[in-house]
Amino acid sequence: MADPQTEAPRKATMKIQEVRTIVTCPGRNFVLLKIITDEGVYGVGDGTLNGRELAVAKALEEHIAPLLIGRDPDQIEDTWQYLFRGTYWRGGPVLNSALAAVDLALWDIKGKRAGMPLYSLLGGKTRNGAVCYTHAHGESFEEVTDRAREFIDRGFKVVRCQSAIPGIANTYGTGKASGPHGESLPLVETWEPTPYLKTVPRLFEHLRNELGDEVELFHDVHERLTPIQAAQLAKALEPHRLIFLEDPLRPEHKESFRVIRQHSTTPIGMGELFTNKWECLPLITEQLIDYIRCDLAHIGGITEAKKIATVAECYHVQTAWHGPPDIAPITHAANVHLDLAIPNFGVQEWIEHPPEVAEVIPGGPTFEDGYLTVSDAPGLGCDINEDAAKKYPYQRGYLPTTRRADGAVHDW
Ligand code: EZ4
Ligand code: CO
Repeated sequence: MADPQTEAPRKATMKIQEVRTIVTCPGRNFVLLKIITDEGVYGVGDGTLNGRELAVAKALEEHIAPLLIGRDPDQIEDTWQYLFRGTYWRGGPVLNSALAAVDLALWDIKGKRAGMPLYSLLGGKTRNGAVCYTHAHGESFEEVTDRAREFIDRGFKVVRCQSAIPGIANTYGTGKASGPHGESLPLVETWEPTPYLKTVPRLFEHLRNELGDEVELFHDVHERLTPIQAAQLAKALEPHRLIFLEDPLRPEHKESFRVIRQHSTTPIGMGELFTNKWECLPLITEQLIDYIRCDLAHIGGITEAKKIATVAECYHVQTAWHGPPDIAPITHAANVHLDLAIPNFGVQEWIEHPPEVAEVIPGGPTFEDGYLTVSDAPGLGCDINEDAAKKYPYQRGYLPTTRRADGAVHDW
């Protein structure tokens, strides 16, 4: 334990000597962390927060790194509590992404010291691979179907499907999303619920007719509906047997999910905008969702995720950790280590990064026949090539924003 007065380690075993924040843009921005110990062992972490990357980087460099120097890297829980509660203010997405970067790097160090992959430290494998899904999107139903078919041919057993909405410019999930913009302002998307609620059930009717019954399909609402609209959609989608309907409502008002449950048996997934376990709690304990899908990079890492998974297990809720391309392969690896170890894993989101990402961050999960696995290397199995990272400097980028047809701001 740390000394109560000074926070210095009582018995110096191994100490954190250097904390290095690395911001790089191999196609998209990543905020990476390297925690280096006095014995030369180091761990790697990821705290990428899409569109607000430098806020996390500054928090790590200016506020968090000085607190870590000299600490014992072995005491992950103590360090987690010290950083989370030590701010007094708690953390939202910025601070909890920074905390995630630290947490992942410390688990990586622990694994390397133990000579064990993270899944072993978490209790060992309960499965051989993590079934995963990717995104099929397009302007037309045919285009979405063709993309989905390509993924099914590659072995995917689960596919997320998003199509453009007739009469609406720039719909979420149809491929025009984020990425570095240089100096330009965010892309503006449009949102109108009526055409959306008409189109999505038709899309899934089309997909089931074309793709058959075997593949698991689902759709990401991206928190844009009102409770009763979400209930209507969930009910209308019942004949098409979605594995779950993703993130139907804004994250702020958890009671809203009861409205969906009162009307539909379509399973519900929620969580990529949550930043801590308490936000997940009412949805899990009241059994208002079927899949909890937090982002390890935004909730403070593995330490928080394994607690959420354990509570979820008690209430028949499975995990579907967020796995978008905007988090680094280090977080994807952490997802899969946890997926392999916990009993209530459900499905894992995974988007293939372009090759320059693996050049900077080698060692992410590997895909085979619909399943993800990780290497047996100690720790997370990932590394950061700092020379390669320097070739890809940060470029400012924003997520799109959304407005209604009358010009009013809406959730993206
Ligand atoms: O839009 O991570 O389920 N996946 C998603 C993502 C999010 C991005 C935002 O940065 O909703 O694609
Ligand atoms: Co989503």
